[in-house]
Amino acid sequence: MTDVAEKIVSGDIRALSRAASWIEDRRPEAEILLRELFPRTGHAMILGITGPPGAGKSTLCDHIVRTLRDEGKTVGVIAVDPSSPYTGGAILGDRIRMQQHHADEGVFIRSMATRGCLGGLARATTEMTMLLDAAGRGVVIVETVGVGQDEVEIARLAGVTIVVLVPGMGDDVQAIKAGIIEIADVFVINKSDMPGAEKLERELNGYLGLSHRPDGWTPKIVHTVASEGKGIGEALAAVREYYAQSAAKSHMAEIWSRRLREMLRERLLDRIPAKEFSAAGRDVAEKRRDPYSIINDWLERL
Ligand SMILES: Nc1nc2c(ncn2[C@@H]2O[C@H](COP(=O)(O)OP(=O)(O)OP(=O)(O)O)[C@@H](O)[C@H]2O)c(=O)[nH]1
Ligand SMILES: [Mg+2]
Repeated sequence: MTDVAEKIVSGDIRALSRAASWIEDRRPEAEILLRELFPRTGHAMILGITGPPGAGKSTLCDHIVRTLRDEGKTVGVIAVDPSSPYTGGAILGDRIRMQQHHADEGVFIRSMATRGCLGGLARATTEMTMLLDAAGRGVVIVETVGVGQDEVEIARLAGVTIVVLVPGMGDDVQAIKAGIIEIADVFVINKSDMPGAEKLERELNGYLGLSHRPDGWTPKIVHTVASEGKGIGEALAAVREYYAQSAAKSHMAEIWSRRLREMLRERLLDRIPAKEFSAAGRDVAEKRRDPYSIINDWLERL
């Protein structure tokens, strides 16, 4: 192993930070390193936490981190903000909330915002989880803000996903985008100190009664008051119950088959310069060439 890889595997924080920056900056060193580290991955539990803005994801995450630290586990936290191309308030908030862990080397925190293209963010998030996994972090938490399709894509990268909902979000579960409901292995109804938590649970149960997952798992519903640290143990227990059974393994195969497709697509696209796409677009629009022959030419060249 190279020196950097060796250091990362042995838990060196500075080497880990440097490698994380390589991933964020899309440096070629990142790929070389991750290929080397790959055999060391596959041990961490990758836990996705997603849900609408302000649902209490970070507060919940913070308590889960504390519980895991009390158990003696090391943790990696990746806070992803696909909705904002800028370093927005959400990310700053996450940073501040997790500040209390800053002196603890057992908690490695990284915030990531989209840098232009979302595909790149999904890739960087995957790579970051691989890095933290290889570095021996027992649990890697990926917190994703929002409820859109983009967020769902990122949440799908996790081995087990918590969807955080809050009472009074809308009239019923239908108001929540279907995509986010479908990725939940565990539902956390946070802010259960507010009215409407029971109603939300009934609606969720109604929804779950109608839908059948291919893996046969029925998502658990857990009530929490994250701001008071209530229900954290139950949430973690539900996560572990899902993770312990075989469904999680086939889920990983599904994740990788999707990732491989995306990786291939990115690679192929990277090999055609953007200006060539523009020129070809003009050729087709102005009927100088048909699109099929352009694609065939590219495929032959690659
Ligand atoms: N009443 C109540 N408030 C809560 C609870 N959990 C979190 N909050 C508050 O809700 C607000 C948002 O919490 P966050 O943890 O930042 O929520 P988030 O989902 O991470 O927010 P974004 O990352 O911005 O999407 C904060 O003011 C919390 O103190 C809860 O169980 N009950
Ligand atoms: Mg947050």
